[in-house]
Amino acid sequence: MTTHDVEIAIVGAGFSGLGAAIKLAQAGSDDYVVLDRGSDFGGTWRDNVYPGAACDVPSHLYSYSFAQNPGWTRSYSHQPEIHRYINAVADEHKIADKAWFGTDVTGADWNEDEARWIIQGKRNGKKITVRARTMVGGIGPLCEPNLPDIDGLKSFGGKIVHTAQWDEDYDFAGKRIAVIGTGASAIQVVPQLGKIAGQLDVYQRTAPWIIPRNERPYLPVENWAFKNVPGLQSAIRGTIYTASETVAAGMTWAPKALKPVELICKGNIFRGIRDPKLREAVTPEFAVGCKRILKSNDWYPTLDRPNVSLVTDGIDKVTKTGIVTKDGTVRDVDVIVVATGFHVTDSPAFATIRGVGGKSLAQVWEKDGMQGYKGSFVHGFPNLMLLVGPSTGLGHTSMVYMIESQLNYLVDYVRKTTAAGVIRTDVKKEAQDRYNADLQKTMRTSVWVNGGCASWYKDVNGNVTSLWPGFTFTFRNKTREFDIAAYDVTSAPRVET
Ligand code: N01
Repeated sequence: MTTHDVEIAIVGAGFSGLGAAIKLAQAGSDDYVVLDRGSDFGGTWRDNVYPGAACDVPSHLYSYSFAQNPGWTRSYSHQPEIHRYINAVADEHKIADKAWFGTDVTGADWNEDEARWIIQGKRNGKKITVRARTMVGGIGPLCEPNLPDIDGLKSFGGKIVHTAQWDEDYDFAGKRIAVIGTGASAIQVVPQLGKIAGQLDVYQRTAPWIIPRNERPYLPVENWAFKNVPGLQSAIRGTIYTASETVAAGMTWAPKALKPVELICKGNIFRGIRDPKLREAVTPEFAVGCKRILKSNDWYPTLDRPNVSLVTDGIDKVTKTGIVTKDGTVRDVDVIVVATGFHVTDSPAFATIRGVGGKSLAQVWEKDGMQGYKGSFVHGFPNLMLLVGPSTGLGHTSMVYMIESQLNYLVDYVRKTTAAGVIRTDVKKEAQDRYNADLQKTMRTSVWVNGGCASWYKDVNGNVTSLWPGFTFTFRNKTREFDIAAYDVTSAPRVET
C-alpha cells in the first residue's frame, strides 16, 4: 500500500473536478491531485456512450466560460464532442499530470487529530491512501446507475445493459429489445435502437413532456464568426442564458406561466404520432416542468414505427426470457436496456464519506434528506467541499454555470483559510439550517413540489433537495466570496522558535 500527502484531493475528473483543478492551479495551488476511476477526463460525458447520447443545453452555454469553443459543430453537442472538448481543455491547462486515473476511491474518513481526510482507494488494483487537508467531491449526482427493483430482473437469461454502462461491442441489430424508462436517456437511445431493432418494446411508467429539439449543424461561416468576431460567443451564451432564466422564474414562482410550453409539447405529440390512442398514451398527466422537460424531434415518430410498441401496463416481473406486465402479457426479448436513471438523493457514495465521529453523509442525511450550505459544505464534514452538492441541480439551464459559481467559492475558501493559517473549517449548524429553511421556503411554490409528479428531484421524504430554486445568478452572487463568518475555524497551533 502506498500513502500520499497532498493539500487538496479532488475526487472526480468530470466537468466539476477538472474545473476545480484548473481554477486551483490558476490561483497558484500546486499541491493537489485529481482521483478518478476512469481512464480520462469527462465523468458522465465519458461514461454515457449509449447511441444518441447528447446534451439538451445549447453547446455555447454548456461549456466553461473560460474555455469557450468556437469549433462546436452543432447547436446541441453530442457526447463524443463534449468528451473531446473536456479533454482538450484539460490538455490546454496541463492538468493530466495531476490526474490519477484508474483510481477507484472506496472511502474517506475525517481524522480529527490530524485535521485531514484519509482517502482510501485502489489504483490500478493496488491499495492506496491519500491524506489531504481538503477533499473536493466532484463525483457528480449522475454517476451511480440505478437498477430498478423489478422481480426477476437479475436472473434474466439474455443481455441486460444500463444506459450509463453501455456495451459498445454488443450488436443490437435485428434483436428483440425492451427499454425500461422514458426519461432523458431513454428518449435519446430509443430512436437509435428503433432504426435497427427487430422489435422494440418501450416500457413507459410515466409519460414525459417533450419539446422539439432545435438542433442543427453549424455552417463553416458561423464557426468562422465564433472564432473571429470579438464577443460573439459571449453574446450567444448571454442570450441563451437569459432565455433559460425566464423559464426558471416560471418553474419556481409561477408554474401556470409554463402553460405555453405545455401547448408546444402537445403540438410535438400531434405532429409526431398519427394514432389517437397512442397520442393519448404519451400525453403526461402532470404539470410541465415538474420533471425535466425533454427535447426530441424523433421520439414520437419512433413510437409510431411498425417495429416499435409502447407498453404502458406496469411491469410485473422479468423471467429468464422476457418481461411480464401486470395484465399477464408475456413479451420475450433478447436484451433489456435499463434507462432508469441514477441514485441521486440516495447515492451509495454517501455511506463511504465519514466525517466527525465517523458519521457518514448517508447517516446525517437519513432523516431530513440532503442538506448543505451553499451546495458546498456540510456541517460535521470539515474541509470537505462538494461540487454539485445538495440543492444545486437544475431543470432548465447549464450545470456548468453552477459549477463555475462553486469554483469561485472553492478558490476563495482556499485563499482565505490559507492566509489565516486555518487548518479546520466546518460550517456552523445554524448557518446551514437557516440556509436550507430559506431554500425550502422558496421551493414551496415551485412546479417541482406542486406539479403532481414523482421525480428524482425529490428525496424519500418528498422534499426537493437536489435542485436550486429560482435564478442561477442569485447562486452566483451567494458564492462569489467565501463567507468565513458562517464557519467554525481552527488555526494551526503556533510553533515557538
Ligand atoms: O433517468 P430518469 P435518465 N419501472 O431518472 C423509469 C440527465 N441526462 O437517465 O418517470 C419502470 O430521468 C422512470 O419512470 P418514472 C438529466 O438530468 C441529461 O433518463 O419514475 N420504469 C423514468 O421514465 C436527467 O434528468 C441528458 O415513472 C422505471 C426513467 O426510468 C438525468 O440525467 C441526457 C422504474 C428514469 O428517468 C437522468 O435521466 C440524459 C421502474 N422500476 C440524461 N424505475 C442531457 O441531455 C425508473 N423508471 C443533458
